[in-house]
Amino acid sequence: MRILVTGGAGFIGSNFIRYLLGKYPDYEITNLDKLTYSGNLENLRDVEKNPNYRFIKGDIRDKKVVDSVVKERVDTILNFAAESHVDRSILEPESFIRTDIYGTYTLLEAARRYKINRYIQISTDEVYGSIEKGSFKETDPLNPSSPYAASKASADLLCLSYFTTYKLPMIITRSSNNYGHYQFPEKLIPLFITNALENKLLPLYGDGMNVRDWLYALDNCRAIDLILHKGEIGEIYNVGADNERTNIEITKSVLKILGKSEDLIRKVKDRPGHDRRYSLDSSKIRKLGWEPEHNFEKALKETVDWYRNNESWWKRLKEKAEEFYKKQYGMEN
Ligand code: NAD
Ligand code: TDX
Repeated sequence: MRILVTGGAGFIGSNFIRYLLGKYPDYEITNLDKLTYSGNLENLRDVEKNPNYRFIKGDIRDKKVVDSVVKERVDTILNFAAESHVDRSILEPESFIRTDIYGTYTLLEAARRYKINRYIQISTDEVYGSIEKGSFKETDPLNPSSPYAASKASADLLCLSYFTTYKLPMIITRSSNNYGHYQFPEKLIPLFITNALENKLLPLYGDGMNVRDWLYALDNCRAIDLILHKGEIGEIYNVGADNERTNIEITKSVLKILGKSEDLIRKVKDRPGHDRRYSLDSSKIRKLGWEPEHNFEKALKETVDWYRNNESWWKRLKEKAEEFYKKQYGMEN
């Protein structure tokens, strides 16, 4: 396969590229990434010399760049590229609309023009909105709460329309919250690990009782791999770990692993439009033969250890994020 991965310098994309290069030595992978604040070539240092890997710095909204890459040597596209942080979308929605919607459109057009074999859209559980009880199925209506979730939902609808109208061979994956190596230290788990390591306060939104379903990034990579090879075109696949935790539980687990005091927890103003609970019914992908392999307690500890041992990786990124925190909290974090 000759694969274009967009957003491959980000958290899940970089884990996915490493996973693919390890599992399929004959696949050719092109990574197209704009290198926004969350894109980081250090995430792929260990594979950058692999002859089957190449990096191109570029924007998925740039038709010229996208066309030239797809035309030249690509038969499969996996679109990970996105603005991905809910709090940033609340402060400044514009880049989310531009990248997550228009960027997806640009890729779909190239996929159509150059008749690619598979287009995989990496979407999210957030498109369904919040659910008090039970779990969302792929057929449930979309009810996004944040500009981020709405931009991802819009992109999903565009993808589905390209399947219906142009028979574009596309598949959508909607996963729950990922955690693992190389996650930008602005999302709950890496932010709280790194703040605790620096003895900084952990800003817990609202009452801390919001629920997320935590999926180890490598388990998501295995799911995407399965969907790429065995998924049915035109279909949507939920990918959840059935591993629901409240934010306060996550926070206490992180502090316990690090041997830090719960006094570091600071309850702060709630996120506007904060979804109470995400929950996915993943029976469809489970029927295809996937289930998560990583035990949460073990993988969380392993993730904490990774951040503890890779301070040079995240320190610089936290400095980059200061500007955002000043806007969010009106002060240094
Ligand atoms: P991330 O923010 O770590 O990475 C996003 C990458 O996209 C970065 O490398 C960035 O430079 C690149 N990018 C942004 N705008 C671009 C543009 N216009 N052109 C080219 N590249 C651009 O995000 P992530 O957590 O790795 O998420 C990857 C995908 O998975 C996203 O589509 C996200 O919506 C989805 N997702 C994430 C999670 C999660 O928990 N992290 C859960 C479900 C779905
Ligand atoms: O400082 C914080 N304090 C806090 O209480 C942060 C950053 C988060 N939270 C809460 C908000 C959420 O209830 O923790 C929970 C998780 O927050 P995030 O890590 O920001 O993730 P979430 O909003 O759930 O969205 C994530 O999952 C779906 C990813 O960021 C998305 O990219 C993905 O699509």
